[in-house]
Amino acid sequence: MNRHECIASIIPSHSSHQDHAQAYAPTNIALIKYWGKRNKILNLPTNSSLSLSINPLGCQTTIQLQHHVKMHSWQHNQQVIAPDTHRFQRLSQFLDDIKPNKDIYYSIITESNVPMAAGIASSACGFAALVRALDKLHGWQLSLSQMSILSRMASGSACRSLWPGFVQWHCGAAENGLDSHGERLAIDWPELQMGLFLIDSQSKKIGSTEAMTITQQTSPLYKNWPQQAHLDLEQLKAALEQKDFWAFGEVLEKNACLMHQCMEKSTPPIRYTTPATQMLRHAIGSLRDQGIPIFFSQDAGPNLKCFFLQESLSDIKTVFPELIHINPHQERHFPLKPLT
Ligand code: 2P0
Repeated sequence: MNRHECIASIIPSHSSHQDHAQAYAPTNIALIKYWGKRNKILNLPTNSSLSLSINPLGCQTTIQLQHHVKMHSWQHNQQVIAPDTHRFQRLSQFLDDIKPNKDIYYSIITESNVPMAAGIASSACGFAALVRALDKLHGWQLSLSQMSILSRMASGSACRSLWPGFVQWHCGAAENGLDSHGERLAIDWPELQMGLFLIDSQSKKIGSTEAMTITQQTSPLYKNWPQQAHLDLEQLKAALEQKDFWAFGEVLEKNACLMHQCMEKSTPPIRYTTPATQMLRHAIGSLRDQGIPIFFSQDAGPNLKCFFLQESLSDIKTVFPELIHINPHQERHFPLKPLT
């Protein structure tokens, strides 16, 4: 099955058109990372991953049909995105892939409070909100799993942003990828909190899609990654079920470090970790040695996220006043509140 056949097998053949539609999706942070693809055309991963949705940070998308213009348009946080930019072309390509009729063009307006270049995927919530809005606009009435599959074809991590809470992206085994989508886990852990350390807000030198390819093709450590990620995911789920914070933190930190070790052994080496990241990793470890349960995770950038329980917040803020505290379970407010 090629990409078009796959999309056509999900979208109903008869689409209606609302005048406009609006949808929101939260961003998510991977606790067990997605790193590597087994099929680039359908965007299928080599390993399952598990994330926590960050409810108050996300993207609100409004979509309308264009009546007089024969191209898509996109405005993000009140700024027009130029058609010759990479991000516009990525969006436009996905809209062309998914639209029910070749003569349709869309006007897209997005509002997001996810800080750019903070190492929090803005594409994840962006594509998940877009698919939700398209579903409403055309009255497709797709299930969340079907929307997750469509979002995955735009950007892997987006398939986990259809739900709040803990979400597992099943890697799947089918060649057509119809079994590769997110699923919400029946676990609530309101005491679990997240923090963000903004070490460097420069945009990344190498994007994750390209970094994954290089790692997969050249890193000798990568051959063990899919199996280890699978074991890590099972351990993390067991820790979540028991609300065992130490076991949870140990495995999520270990998994992030292994992903970075795999990248660092690539040719050329891919290093997102800077000396400042390294110092902070040590500082978090020292705090833990003093008995304060705090663990970090790191994505495709130098900034660190950390996880801790609500009861440790004031101790942690005393040591790290620069930490941006985010309650992942908090209700979202419209208009979206910027991160402070
Ligand atoms: C994740 N990351 O699980 C991993 C961990 C970054 C580090 O998913 O190529 O933008 O669009 O499927 O989803 C970032 O990669 O990549 C990512 P594509 P995506 O969150």
